[in-house]
Amino acid sequence: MAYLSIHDDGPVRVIRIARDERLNALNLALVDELVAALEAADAEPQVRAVVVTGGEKAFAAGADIAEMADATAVDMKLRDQFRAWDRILGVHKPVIAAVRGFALGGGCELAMACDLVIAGESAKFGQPEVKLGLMPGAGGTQWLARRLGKARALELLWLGEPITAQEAMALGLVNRVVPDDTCVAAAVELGKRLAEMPPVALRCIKEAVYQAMDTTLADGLEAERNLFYLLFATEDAREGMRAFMERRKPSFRGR
Ligand code: CO8
Repeated sequence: MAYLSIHDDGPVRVIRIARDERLNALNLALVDELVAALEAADAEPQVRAVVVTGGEKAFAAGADIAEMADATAVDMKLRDQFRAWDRILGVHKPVIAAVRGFALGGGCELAMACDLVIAGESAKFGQPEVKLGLMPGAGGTQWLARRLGKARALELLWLGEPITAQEAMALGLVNRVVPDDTCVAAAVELGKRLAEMPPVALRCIKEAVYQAMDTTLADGLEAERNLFYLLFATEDAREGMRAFMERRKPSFRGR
């Protein structure tokens, strides 16, 4: 792993992007490593949640501009970099971003592709691609339009100015703002709480919520209902309901 440092804190896998000298600019090799690390965490049963974080100054300052500066449209098309990127959304386990400093361009899109976001007070979120004569390519227009609505999305995308952690919180882009020095610990803590929950239920809930962003209400309700029925096939649902009746703490095994 050239660009990541990875460790486990109990059931939580912590993946830190560690290309600090370039403010964690996301080059192709780094994104490949990150996607592989996320998929590995998803496949290992003892891992129940994943935290993705960066450095103190930058979560990630965007795509690596040096890698794109001389590329033609055909180069970019052939690079097909979003094939790897799209696999981030295929991760089933909870993924929590712990963001300190700059989360710009692809870095902001990475945070938005995570399920939950804990922001340190220094976090700055933005899509500055317009200042390079570009626009977001890893989902920024779609996430922001869906989550903030047209007017606020366009202002952020057209002016390219970053917003603070508190502003991002007010817009619903982050779950909570904490002091920088507790940011990763807060994300791990949240991951540990999720680790106590029944994994199959978490997975089905994630699937239903993401489907809600992309479907009609009727189709979404139908999908939710089917996932709800499916959970009755799990041992964890038996255990959860029995533990309630027996007034004890449930122990979930992910089956
Ligand atoms: N790409 C390459 N290198 C970068 C990047 C970047 N995005 N950001 C910072 N660096 C490098 C700098 O070149 C500098 O290198 P060196 O020391 O060799 O000169 C080093 O990191 C430190 O950066 P600065 O000296 O600029 O630090 P400052 O504190 O002065 O400024 C900023 C910090 C404001 C964050 C500034 O670095 C900046 O504006 N960075 C670029 C931000 C940006 O425009 N991001 C959008 C990039 S385009 C994009 O993300 C498109 C997404 C498409 C999909 C991506 C999928 C991965």
